[in-house]
Amino acid sequence: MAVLEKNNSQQAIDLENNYGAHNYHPLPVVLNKGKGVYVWDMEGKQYFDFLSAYSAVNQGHCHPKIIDALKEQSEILTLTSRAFYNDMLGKYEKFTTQYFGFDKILPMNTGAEAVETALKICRKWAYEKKGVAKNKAKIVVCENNFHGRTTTIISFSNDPIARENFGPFTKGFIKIEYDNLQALEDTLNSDATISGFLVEPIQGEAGVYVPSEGYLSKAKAICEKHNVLFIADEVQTGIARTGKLLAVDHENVKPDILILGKALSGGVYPVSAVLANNDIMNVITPGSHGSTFGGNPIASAVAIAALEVIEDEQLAENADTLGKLFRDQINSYIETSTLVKLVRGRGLLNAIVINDSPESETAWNICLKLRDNGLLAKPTHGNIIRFAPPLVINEEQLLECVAIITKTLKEFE
Ligand code: IF1
Repeated sequence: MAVLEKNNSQQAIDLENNYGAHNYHPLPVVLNKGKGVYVWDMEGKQYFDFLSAYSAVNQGHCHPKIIDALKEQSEILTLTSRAFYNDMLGKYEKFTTQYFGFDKILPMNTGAEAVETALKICRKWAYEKKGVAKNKAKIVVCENNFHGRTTTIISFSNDPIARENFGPFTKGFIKIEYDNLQALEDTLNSDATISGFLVEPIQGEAGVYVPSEGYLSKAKAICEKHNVLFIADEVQTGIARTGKLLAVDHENVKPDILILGKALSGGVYPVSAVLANNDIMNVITPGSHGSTFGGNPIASAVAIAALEVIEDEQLAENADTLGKLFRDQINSYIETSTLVKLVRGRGLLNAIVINDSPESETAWNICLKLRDNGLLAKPTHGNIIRFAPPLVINEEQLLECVAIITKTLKEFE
């Protein structure tokens, strides 16, 4: 095997282009180190990470406590499959069900797998508990949702690129407008086969759309009235990202089914989960669902450590305080800007809307300039740039980043 000469960024990009499927269009930067709020490229340049792997590294890159848990468990027992018991899974299940306040957890690996799991549980509950006729259960979802990329999940997406040439699609989903309670009420009123309402408490990929005050709690009440399960996808908004442990906590909403992923492991290992109480989760019986790696000993050890960090370092409180500071600072800039229309978000999940068409390259070019100025972010759709640093960021670092962002934006005014 030829020894690779010392790599540089362009060589790394070329390797990906030559040998990897082209399913992404990354910002041209090649990272080879991460620590806390910082990442470094192959040439040694340091950046603030303002994407956090789409809210997977809420605890900061390579958090020592989580890495230690990974290292320790990886030298003891990595994977047993669920054909046998192991000494870590029960501990993890007890810890997380008490941490989030549910009777049971079904451990999976990726967010999409957890969403699929939640859909299966909802359907099984519909037939075995609600009494819906076999294969007739429907689930309501929202326009402009993002829940992952499996064939069933893109079946209810309205992103043409995510759907193109992947049909035929899974049936049994009804799309309604996000943040529209009347649409939810009317839809549930119209069809007794509806058994679930799958919703992002904040629509992340759509552009960090924070729903109206009271939307989540009123939607939950409408679901209860119609015996429909309220399914919260907190893969991106959960684990302290929005200034509370869960985004639904802003309205004291208890979902019937809770979906977690990403920062459940602090970005160290693929860990996702579905939580529910016994009257719902107990429709799952041996053989009806599973996963080779779901709930493996490493995932269990890493996720316990990741959740302990959230609590020990009060990262939800930090996200709430610094998120408000971030929006205040950006709003001050917006007062004299013709380029940025608004900033929106909750906690440290925020986005700015650029005063240009979604088809324009402006947001992309701003992100290239932010990169040159030492901060990494990426547009969500067209003219919207998401800003989501690790929740371990401190006030001084946040203000330094605000300075970088406003300095960069002024170059485009
Ligand atoms: C990519 C988007 C964000 C999610 C919610 C489930 C999943 C995700 C609310 C699936 C995943 C990731 C996927 C990642 C980029 C990122 C993303 F741009 F794709 F839409 F965050 F907004 N529910 N979101 O946000 O979780 O299977 O990926 O573990 O596909 O590039 P996953």
